[in-house]
Amino acid sequence: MAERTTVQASSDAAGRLGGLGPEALSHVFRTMYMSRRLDDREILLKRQNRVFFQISGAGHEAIQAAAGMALRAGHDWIYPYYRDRTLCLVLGVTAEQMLLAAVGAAGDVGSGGRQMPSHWSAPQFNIVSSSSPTGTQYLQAVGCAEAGRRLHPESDEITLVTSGEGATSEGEFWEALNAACLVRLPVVFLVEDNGYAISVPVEKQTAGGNIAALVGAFPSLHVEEVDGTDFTASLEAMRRGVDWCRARHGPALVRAEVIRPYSHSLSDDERLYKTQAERAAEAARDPILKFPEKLVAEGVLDRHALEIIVHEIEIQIQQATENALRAQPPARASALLRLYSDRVDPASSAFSTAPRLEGEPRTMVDEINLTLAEEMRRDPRIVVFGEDVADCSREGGLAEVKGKGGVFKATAGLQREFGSERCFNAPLAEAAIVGRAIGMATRGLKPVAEIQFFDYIWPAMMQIRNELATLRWRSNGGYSCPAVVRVPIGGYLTGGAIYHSQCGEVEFTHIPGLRVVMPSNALDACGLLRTALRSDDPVLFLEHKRLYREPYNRSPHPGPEFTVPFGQARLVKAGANLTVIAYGALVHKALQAASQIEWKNPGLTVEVIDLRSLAPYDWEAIQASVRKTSRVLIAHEDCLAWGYGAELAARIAGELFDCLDAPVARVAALDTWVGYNPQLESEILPQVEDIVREAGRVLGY
Ligand SMILES: Cc1ncc(C[n+]2csc(CCOP(=O)(O)OP(=O)(O)O)c2C)c(N)n1
Ligand SMILES: [Mg+2]
Repeated sequence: MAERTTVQASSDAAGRLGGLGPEALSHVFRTMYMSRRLDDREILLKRQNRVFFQISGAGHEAIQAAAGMALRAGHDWIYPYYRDRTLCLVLGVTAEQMLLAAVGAAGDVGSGGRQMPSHWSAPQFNIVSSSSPTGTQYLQAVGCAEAGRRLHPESDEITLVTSGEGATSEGEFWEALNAACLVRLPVVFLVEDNGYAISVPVEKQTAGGNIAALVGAFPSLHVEEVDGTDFTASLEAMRRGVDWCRARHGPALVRAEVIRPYSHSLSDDERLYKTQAERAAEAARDPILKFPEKLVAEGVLDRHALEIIVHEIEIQIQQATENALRAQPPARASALLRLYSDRVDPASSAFSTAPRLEGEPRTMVDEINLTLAEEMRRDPRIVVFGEDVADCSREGGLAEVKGKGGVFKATAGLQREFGSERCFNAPLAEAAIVGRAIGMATRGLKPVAEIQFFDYIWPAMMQIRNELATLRWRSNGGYSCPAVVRVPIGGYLTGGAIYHSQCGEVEFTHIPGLRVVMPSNALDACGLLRTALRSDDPVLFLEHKRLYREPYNRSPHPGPEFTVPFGQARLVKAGANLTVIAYGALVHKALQAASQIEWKNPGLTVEVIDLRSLAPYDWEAIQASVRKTSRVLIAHEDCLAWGYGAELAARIAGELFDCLDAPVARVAALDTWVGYNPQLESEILPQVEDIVREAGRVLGY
């Protein structure tokens, strides 16, 4: 064993080796060597077609071992990069677990065979499931650190987030640095700079070629630069960064220069763009060769001890490989499991409650505001943030001014009642708003993020689609992030034009793992929002701006326990001859159209259904109505082509063909943008007359 063959190092040597004793140092060597040999084994298995993807941590071992040694496993939080094999080994992930991921086994603890290998996830060590988009992890790490501060204010935990130098070109990196420095969060940003992002060299990636040089002006940020192939120098740099964060001075950034001797991945061949001389220079800095030489030179281990370690590792890897190759694949028919919470079903009857109406009728936006306040009183985990959502960020002014509370006033008074820790303004950066919410929700807070206008949700799309909606599924239930994202949406504003009128709910209903709801009235807004806040899934809560203050959709408050289940439509009006399926602003228009049709056609009655929940949606209600009326029209505000109605129409045609007396009809916006001129706007967006006309066609068929 290594312990028996260790040569006692002098205390001078210990000083030169980061103060670590021989046991710790040989453990470091073991881990670094294990990491490299696991890469080698996976490469072999890939060539044999027994694993399906390989990306290595080769060349990054020393800085990662140092990072792992500077952290406390299970206490600190880690948002790793795909190269972080050594880091994960130091923290406690085993060789066999890594190989189970490589073969895509059911027993892969990180993702159950769902993610590519090297997409680390280990809840027992607070290693949060990593995805493939470069840069998204930075914002989530910030949210995680924020949550840590709120949930465990006495703790000295830190959050480590890592990436390559290429990923620092993503806006999300800069948004994260800004957010972390703004509130001095204990986040260590580790940039493992191997000089290349696939084939793009750093001087074509980063202005000046050195990310550390660029971030110097961020206040409270401690910056370190180190040779990441030198373990002891790396350990010292990491310790200084970590200590800075533990002492709560602010975040730290460590840029570690490393090498990448194995090409980007097994799908890449670096000889296509790296010269022989360059490759030779990198090879001369290989940490797997340098570190043991240093241990021998310092008298920590002798060559025989090294040989024994190497031999033991080969045996361990062989054993782990044999186990992994025998492992079972994911069970058939398991693909839909752990997409949503199996703890709370927001579509269940538990959320079906009777309203206890009280007081004067209130507008939809008032109900949203009141529901948020009631739930914040009930659940201290709820935090509300976004652009302009606070009353007055400069707290000193609160006594004097009325307060902003959101551009639509949906969050008015929340900062005043609950304080600036629970309702606050975020920087103007939508990806950051959602990314931070994801990190917070992962840690157990209930963030309610507001995107100011649906038209500006797109910078957050990567976070919503690739992160918010995927975390539970991709980690096979290891992690979840049940955040609520509230978004004012829609047109009919007279002057809203292209960038204040957009719909586009279908872009989100198409995303597995995400719940999407869109109330049309005050009562449903209250009930659905409360369900969203008590749900265990991520929810996109769409609030139609035009409906915020309409007189016709008001309701007295239904009480602090009123909830409406997701996936349950509301029968707005019963009828026998035509079903109109609508949601949002089209519900009222459908009702108006129904009265006109009935007035013109005595004897005919029209049924109007408000879906109110778009994903999931109420197929039972649609089915029952269409079976009764045999004619159906779907009305939505968003464009016609590829719209929400297309899916419903296809399903109705596919499953209810035998009971249809006419083709399925759709009414929607023209396939263009909403124009500023009011006449242009009304020509583009669907109107009552359009529903009446289409309904006439369906009824006359
Ligand atoms: C958002 C995004 N764009 C592109 C890619 C494809 N891609 C994967 S890794 C990579 C290069 C990353 O370089 P760097 O951050 O330096 O990390 P390294 O691989 O060198 O460790 C690219 C372009 C991706 N995964 N995500
Ligand atoms: Mg790189």
